[in-house]
Amino acid sequence: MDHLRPTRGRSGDNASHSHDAPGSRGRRDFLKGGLVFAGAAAGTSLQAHAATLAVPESNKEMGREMELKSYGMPSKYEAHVTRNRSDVLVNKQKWSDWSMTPLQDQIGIVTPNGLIYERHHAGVPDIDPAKHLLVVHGMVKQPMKFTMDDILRLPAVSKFHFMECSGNGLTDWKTPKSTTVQQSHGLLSCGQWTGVPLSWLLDRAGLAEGAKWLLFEGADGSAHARSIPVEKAMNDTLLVYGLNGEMLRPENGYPLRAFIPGWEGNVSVKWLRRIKVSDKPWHLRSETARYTDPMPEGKWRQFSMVMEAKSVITKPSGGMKLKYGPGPYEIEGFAWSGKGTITHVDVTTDGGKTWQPAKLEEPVLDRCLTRFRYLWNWDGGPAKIASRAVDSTGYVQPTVADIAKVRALSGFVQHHNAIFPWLVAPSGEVTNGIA
Ligand SMILES: Nc1nc2c(c(=O)[nH]1)N[C@H]1C(S)=C(S)[C@@H](COP(=O)(O)O)O[C@H]1N2
Ligand SMILES: [Mo]
Repeated sequence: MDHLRPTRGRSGDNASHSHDAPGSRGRRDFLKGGLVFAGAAAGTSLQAHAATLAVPESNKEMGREMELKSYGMPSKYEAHVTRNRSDVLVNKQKWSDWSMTPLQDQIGIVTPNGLIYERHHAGVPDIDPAKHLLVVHGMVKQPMKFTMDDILRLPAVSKFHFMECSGNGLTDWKTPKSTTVQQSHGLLSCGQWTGVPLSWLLDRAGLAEGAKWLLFEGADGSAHARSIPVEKAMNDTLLVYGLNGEMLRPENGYPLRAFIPGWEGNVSVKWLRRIKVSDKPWHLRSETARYTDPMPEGKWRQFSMVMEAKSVITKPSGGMKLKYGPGPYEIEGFAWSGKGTITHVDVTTDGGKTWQPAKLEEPVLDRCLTRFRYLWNWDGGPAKIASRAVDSTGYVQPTVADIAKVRALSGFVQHHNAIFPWLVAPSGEVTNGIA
């Protein structure tokens, strides 16, 4: 795993400078320093490899022909980049399971559509958009039905947001179970969602006096249903059909899903067929009853749907190796908050004794993955690295101990947004640093 970024901007001072944020001399110095400290990592002198100037075979022949029509796929050399079902908690039934985004391989803040994590309770239905109907009924002045054509005819909006399952991280509260960041944090994806603000449809149907909650129901085998308060529905809830420039993939809700920015993924009901307006919330059935938080007095907190600020280092992370020995490495990761923007990320390389500010990479968007970078000169000794995010409400990402003071941490506990450490061994190997 090459921990220095590819050669982009590294060929000359001017080139590398133009890729720097204003005032950031750090990266340039780092790359120069890299040549001194870790020659192999930052390129090798040409004399030693004169053979590399030989003309490669690919220069001598025609390449693969273009097809008349095609849908492009990643290079065969990237075939290891897949979303994977859990190797910690494996559900025996393949139709109620989850697959995780390979965050360690994600470049930039947008998750490609084929790598958006999946969570479904009864498999992926096959829905013909020409036959699909969305019904809005209950406490409305005029019950309405919408075909996909009706929905696609409305003006649209596009927003970049993350989506995270509240079960993300539930295997790794107290003991290290996950070996990679994909396993520990991969129920998380980010993209540009396109659709219609739900308020436009509700305005057309007209909310009746006393309307307080909205139930969403999916057209899948689980008839997955959740409800959200009317204020959230009117404020920023979207009915989306597009993701990252194309129609939703079947596994993510094709042709239509609810998308509730900043809230746990579970409320973003896929394959949406019905919205029922009511004066009371819908109470979860057993299969989804876990979307609650155990509290210290043996009580359970329901409707804790906002995903609080969180961050994680994705590089280096579990399963990787700092293979160039002591010297400079770039630490990078993601930070996000369901309450607003990320304003600050600190990184520790000494197990939390000291923290240094990381650089936030533009764009930094509301309730969206934000990439942070930090240049670290590894001394070759054992190290415990972690990140800590702060959001625009001033909320600081807690430790597991902080969370344990206000919640009970037993069984499959949801909403794990604590600081997550990785251990770096003198061999350079990186492992889960929980406990
Ligand atoms: N109809 C339906 N909607 C659903 C689910 C489901 O099983 N059925 N799973 C929910 C859960 S738990 C999550 S985390 C998100 C996952 O969305 P994704 O599969 O597009 O990542 O969808 C939610 N919406
Ligand atoms: Mo979920």
